[in-house]
Amino acid sequence: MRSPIIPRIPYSEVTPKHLYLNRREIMAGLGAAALSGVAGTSADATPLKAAKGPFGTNEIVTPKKDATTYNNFYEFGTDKSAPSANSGKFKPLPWTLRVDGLVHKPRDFDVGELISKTPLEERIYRMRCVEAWSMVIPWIGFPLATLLKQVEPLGSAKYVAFTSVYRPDEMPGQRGLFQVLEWPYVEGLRLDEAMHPLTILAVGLYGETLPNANGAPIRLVVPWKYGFKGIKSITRISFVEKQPPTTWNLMAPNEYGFYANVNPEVDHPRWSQATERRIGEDGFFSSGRRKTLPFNGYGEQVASLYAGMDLRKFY
Ligand SMILES: Nc1nc2c(c(=O)[nH]1)N[C@H]1C(S)=C(S)[C@@H](COP(=O)(O)O)O[C@H]1N2
Ligand SMILES: [Mo]
Repeated sequence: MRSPIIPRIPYSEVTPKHLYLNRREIMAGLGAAALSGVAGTSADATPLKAAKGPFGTNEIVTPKKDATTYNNFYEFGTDKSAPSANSGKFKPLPWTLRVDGLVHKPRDFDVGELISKTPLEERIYRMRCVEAWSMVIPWIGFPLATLLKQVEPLGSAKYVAFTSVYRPDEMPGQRGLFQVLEWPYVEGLRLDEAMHPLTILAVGLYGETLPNANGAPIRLVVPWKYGFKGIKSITRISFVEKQPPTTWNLMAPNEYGFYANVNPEVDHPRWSQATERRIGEDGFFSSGRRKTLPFNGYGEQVASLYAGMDLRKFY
């Protein structure tokens, strides 16, 4: 249990960002290996340069140790500690990301190259899991729209379908007799959701490349939706005409919808969604519980996408 007495300061206030990154670079120069050994940090974590992005929050950033060791990534096992414990063999680079479907210019992107050539932003977002826990994570990435525009979508494209990696040799949760989910993990967004400026592809967090447990080398982050929409370790993004299948919806259609917008007024069939447990603030003296906000607090930016839809019917 974490001590409730140690005061927590926002990650962004620990050290000004440019100093933090400079220091990282200097240390990387001295030998990146010396930095490893921090729990949850993959051995080859590389510092990333990122400009401060929009849509920030003043909320206290979740300790890195929690964000990188309390994970959902069922390909590595169903326990929260399984992804960080079991992902050591996973090789996130080199990595090809195919972007295709209803587009003028289908293309294979080299993700290592994307990471080094795309201007990166730090986006500090709340993340709300459908299981009613939440974190505040300093992602590093770029708007999904930046990538999607490069392939020139056709007018007939209405949705975007995402596919995760399938590598049973490296992912113990993908082999064996008892499989909770069907593989590969798939997700989807409506085209306007995919093009929204809040929607990013993350390639890092806390100033470094993504640990395997968090979806290396590239994963989706859609902060107004439940966490399961944030598909990890993406190999393919396809433009399609019809609403694509999504993994948790296939698994339990009455419990997990396609839209999955965070909504405190619509309970999960088995638990309330009115409140959430903020990881890192929960402990001996406090439950860490706080009220869940509509659209996870991003309603000002995204509510208009759903004008005319009865959101009580769209879990
Ligand atoms: N491929 C894949 N992506 C996934 C999952 C998964 O099991 N497999 N879990 C989802 C769920 S339920 C959540 S809450 C987030 C967790 O992201 P984090 O571990 O980086 O916090 O990843 C999502 N993306
Ligand atoms: Mo989740």
